[in-house]
Amino acid sequence: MQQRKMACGAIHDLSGFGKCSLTVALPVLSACGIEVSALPTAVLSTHTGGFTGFIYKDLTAELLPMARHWKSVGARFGALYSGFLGSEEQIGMVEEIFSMFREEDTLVLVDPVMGDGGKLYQTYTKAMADGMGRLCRQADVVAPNVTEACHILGMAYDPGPYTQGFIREVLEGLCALGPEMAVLTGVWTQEGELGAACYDRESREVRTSLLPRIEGYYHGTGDLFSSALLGGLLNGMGLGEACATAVEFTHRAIVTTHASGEDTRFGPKFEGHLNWLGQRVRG
Ligand code: PXL
Repeated sequence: MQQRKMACGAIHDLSGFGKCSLTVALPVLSACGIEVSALPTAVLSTHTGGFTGFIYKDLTAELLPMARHWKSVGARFGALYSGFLGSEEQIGMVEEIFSMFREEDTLVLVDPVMGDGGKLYQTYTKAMADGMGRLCRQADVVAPNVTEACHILGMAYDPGPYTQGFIREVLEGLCALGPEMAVLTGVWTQEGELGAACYDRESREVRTSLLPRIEGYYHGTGDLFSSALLGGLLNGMGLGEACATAVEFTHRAIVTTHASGEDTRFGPKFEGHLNWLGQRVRG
């Protein structure tokens, strides 16, 4: 059933302006040869990072009916991928959607999107953030940033630089919750570098991919990274290779975004790098 293997159900918000979540996951996974179905958790005029006055339509009441409708029409997925959620109740609903569609070889990736730079995003409550930790237990792969990982593990936020000991402690802590594989983004061990580290329970190896840091804060890059990571894994890359590829793809998009001089809230300029990613992951 190759067809189902290369299909993904993506559960994220749809932010119309300011590329992130679904407006990133759809093109990135498509470029990797994955057919993506979108289950929007909320519809927003813009994302919430650095914008005020955004229109926010929560889709909690529609989430399970939409998933049940998918089931009734025969939708099946090789991957389920969740990100930004619209309300606390959605956490239990996403767990239910995972059980509705999970088959023996389905890969479940949870990106516990809830904050950055030591702070939760505007629409996230502490209860929602705690629920995200619960959702991570259902995943095969989790890909938090340091803020999210520290919250999930009940550790104090550390702004970095990070020691190998800290990176291993966080990754092992995440895998101890249940996932086979964990990836930590926003990792740096010395000034001037940035990337991600990954760990899997089988090899117990920590692999770190770092590239030169481009100054500035780039919204939507966590979603860009996780989508590329999933694209690599679904095309048969090992975790270390998928993580290194996602770091390089994200870095390329950041270089282009920085060079454009555009407001970084408008999202990463990744479109010109999709062919590179597609060729890299599809071999
Ligand atoms: O990129 C993470 C993200 C996703 N969705 C929404 C957001 C953010 C980060 O701010 O606001 C709506």
